[in-house]
Amino acid sequence: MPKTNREISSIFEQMSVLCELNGDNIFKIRAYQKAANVIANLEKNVLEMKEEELLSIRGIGKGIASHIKEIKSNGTFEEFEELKSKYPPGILEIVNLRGLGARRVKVLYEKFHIDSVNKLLEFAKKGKIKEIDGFGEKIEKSIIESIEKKIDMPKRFLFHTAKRMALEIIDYMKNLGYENIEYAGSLRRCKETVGDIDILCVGNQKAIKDFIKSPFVKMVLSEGELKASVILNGEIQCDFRVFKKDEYGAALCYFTGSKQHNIRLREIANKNNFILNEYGLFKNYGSKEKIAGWDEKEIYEKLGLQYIPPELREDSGEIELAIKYKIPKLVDISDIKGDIHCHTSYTDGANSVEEVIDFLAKRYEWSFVGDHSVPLNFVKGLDFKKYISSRKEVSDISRKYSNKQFDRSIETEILKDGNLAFKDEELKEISLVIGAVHTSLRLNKDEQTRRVIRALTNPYCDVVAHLTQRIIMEREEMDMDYEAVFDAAYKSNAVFEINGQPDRLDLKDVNIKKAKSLGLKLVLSSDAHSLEQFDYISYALNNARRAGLCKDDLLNCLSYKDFKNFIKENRKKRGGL
Ligand code: DGT
Ligand code: CA
Ligand code: CA
Repeated sequence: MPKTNREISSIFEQMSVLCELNGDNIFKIRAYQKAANVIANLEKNVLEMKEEELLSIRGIGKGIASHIKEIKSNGTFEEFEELKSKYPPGILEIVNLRGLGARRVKVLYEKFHIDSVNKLLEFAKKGKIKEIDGFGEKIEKSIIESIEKKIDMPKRFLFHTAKRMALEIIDYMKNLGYENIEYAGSLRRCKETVGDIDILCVGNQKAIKDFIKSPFVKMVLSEGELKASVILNGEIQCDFRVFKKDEYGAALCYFTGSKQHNIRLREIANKNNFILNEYGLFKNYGSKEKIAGWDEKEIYEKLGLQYIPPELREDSGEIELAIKYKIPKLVDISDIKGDIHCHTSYTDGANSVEEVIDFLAKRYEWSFVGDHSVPLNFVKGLDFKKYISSRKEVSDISRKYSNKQFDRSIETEILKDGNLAFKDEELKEISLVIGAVHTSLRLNKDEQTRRVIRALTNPYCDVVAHLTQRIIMEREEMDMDYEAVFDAAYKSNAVFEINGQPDRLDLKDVNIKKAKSLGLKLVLSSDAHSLEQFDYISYALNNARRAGLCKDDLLNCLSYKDFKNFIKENRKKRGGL
């Protein structure tokens, strides 16, 4: 039975593909696509919503609402099953391959009887794909690559997915009375993806039993006195370990890792004639007296190191800094004064401008309320006139909040030739221009590099959003000469966004470090499409912290006045009017 929004979204996604194969009209296909997108981005489970609530969501009409009702009682809906029965099951797997799309799948199926991934791979390897009209050599290569990569790809989970599950488990156990319980591993280090969830708890075998009885556990892989390994309902593995109170800090340190970081800590311990393991820090002579164990901070202290935040524990220079007490004060969520990039019901967001402002007013000193620009085929973006009139709406509503500032940003399309979607005279009137690529992601390397450099050196391109266009575990970064892109960015003092959408997190940590090393400023954004998603800014913050950013590196930490001033001065510096 599909239960989560993601699973339900995937049914609608598949439905839209089947409609396309079936030759249905474009509006029907788009309606399913839109529903799939909207549902995937909602926090509240659609199966728990009443019909009125469903209908109040943009992108969910009567038809979709009644399908959801059917899914709730039958696990599927009739129209979907009917259409599915017309095609072989392997065909949907083909559609999921990167960059192929339903239209090409239709050709492959109808003309060449290709109805499974294996048949497709065989066909592609024989070199037959490139001979088909509208396919070509590039697509043939990409089909082979994406099938083979998928086969090899170890299953990992997005940080966002794993964190939500871990918090549910911790909450449940806290309700049973377990006070000291935390997640460790790659999740605590805030990595973009995690292989499994590691949970540590002060307790004994009773805690293991309580955990195994919890409603989240699907299958027990192993169970001992001190550890259980299970598969959770979301298919993710979870290792649950119990410790005594005076071991907890040492365990937290050990199981947070990374492995390389642990090895370095142990070396330092050994040099000082100590023993460090998951139970504590001990003197390595005579009594083996324990000198630290309960408090993780104390372990670092006794090793003569500055405390190292989990996000930096990768043995990538943090130990050397900690020895000298030179770990910088990383930017913290409380330093963030405003968000710059989101979407409202003007384009593909779920909430009105007023709802967005009322929400942000509770959280920030200032914010830019955003939307897409023209021209896009998946959403009707704003033209210049609509931008100006909607900015007036933002400023009218923001009068409710005398001590806060709200302004209007626009995610401005970077066209295929690198020009922005507006003329210079228009751009200079726009409060905040966030340049972004959404289409023509597969230009050849030179063209793509030229296009992006042209956009980011435009004096009015105040921020470059999701530069690389990667989707974690789904889509590679755009093929560009990144050296050249960063070089141009340096020369023109470009500002890069760190986008917090859980599957984007774009820029990633290495690129952020690169930007910082060039002295460039960056800016975090949630890119929220609904109110719940404003929290996604914390995921962007994770990337920033892993890259060692401080308050001064991020424009979000400026006051509104200083932010506006920075943008104005930067436009001037970059040759704008
Ligand atoms: P993941 O789960 O692949 O995303 O990555 P981690 O880092 O969570 O790795 P995991 O779950 O295998 O182990 C959790 C932590 O336990 C790891 O970060 C460091 C520690 N650890 C595990 N195995 C070893 C080991 O053989 N040696 C050392 N020093 N530490 C280990
Ligand atoms: Ca792990
Ligand atoms: Ca583990």
